[in-house]
Amino acid sequence: MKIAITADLHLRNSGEHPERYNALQNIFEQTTAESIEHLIIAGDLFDKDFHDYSEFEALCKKYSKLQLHIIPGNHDPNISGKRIVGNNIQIYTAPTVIEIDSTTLLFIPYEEKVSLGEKIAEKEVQIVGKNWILVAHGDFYEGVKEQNPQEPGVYMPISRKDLDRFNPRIVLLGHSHQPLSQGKVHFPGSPCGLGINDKGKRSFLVYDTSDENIFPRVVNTDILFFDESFIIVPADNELDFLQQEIKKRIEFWNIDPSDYAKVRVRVKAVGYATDRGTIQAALKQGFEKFKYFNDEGPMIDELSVSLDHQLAAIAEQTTKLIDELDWAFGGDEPTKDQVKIAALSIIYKD
Ligand SMILES: [Mn+2]
Repeated sequence: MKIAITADLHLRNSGEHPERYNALQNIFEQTTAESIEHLIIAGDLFDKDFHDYSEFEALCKKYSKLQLHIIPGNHDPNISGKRIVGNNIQIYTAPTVIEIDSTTLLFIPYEEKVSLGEKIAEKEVQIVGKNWILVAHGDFYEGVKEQNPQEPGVYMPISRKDLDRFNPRIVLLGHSHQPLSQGKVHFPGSPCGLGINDKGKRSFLVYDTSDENIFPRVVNTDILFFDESFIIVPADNELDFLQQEIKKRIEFWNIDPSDYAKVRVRVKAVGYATDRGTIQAALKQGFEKFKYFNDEGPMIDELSVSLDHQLAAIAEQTTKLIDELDWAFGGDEPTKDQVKIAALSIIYKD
């Protein structure tokens, strides 16, 4: 049997954000086409301070064979079966163990100021010794440090220790809008980008109870956000370099030209150039097939001009050395681009 998982839709009125309902509908369509009968929504189905559930109820009615298993997240902590009604809608407002086709699932709704471990412990007798699946909404300690830059702080965390103690087969978490799979812990991420931080193609997950595999499925979204930043170092070939880099970035998006109209891109040049105008023109031309996020256009306010050849030579060598450095950039360390920008600001004495 297959179970689909999504989270963090942050629904508001469809007039305001039709793309979020369309993403959910696309998940309903894909799961129905695959004869999947259960969809888990692991929190933040609705956005903060939003209480109009009628459009969601109407959509669920249209897919009556799909059973929805929903937990509240930190944005919608008060949703319940009293507020949201439908034959195929189940909202777990307290830690609940259920069996679907002999698979044991523990649903834990989001709660402030407690850890997931404390809540799992309350249900330990019902899951001990079982091959069970945890569904919750919060942070994973061993995950990427700042998974959700919009929501700093710690949200109902689960730690490696909790995983060792309670030993779930698989952990399905909402909260991080970025998809992440790390060992047995899986965040499906938002199935529709909510803003410029939710980049690229979005997906939901499908878990197969027969072989215990979990795989993403791409959601056909109305909008695709991308955020591209280019570090410029003054050089005779700065323009060539930028043009090639733009091509690479767009290729890396891995999207079909028929989806180009969905793109909302942020484009930024930082560092030092011999000619800011040329750089701006190259960015414009390189991304001419795409719409900009908030119509903002290419940004060059963090790009300065330097005509000093000696500094340019030092900058070129330094960035090359950083490129070749055998170092675990990212995660708990600064990214490669952050290191380059810091180096440039030392060279150019900002
Ligand atoms: Mn959340």
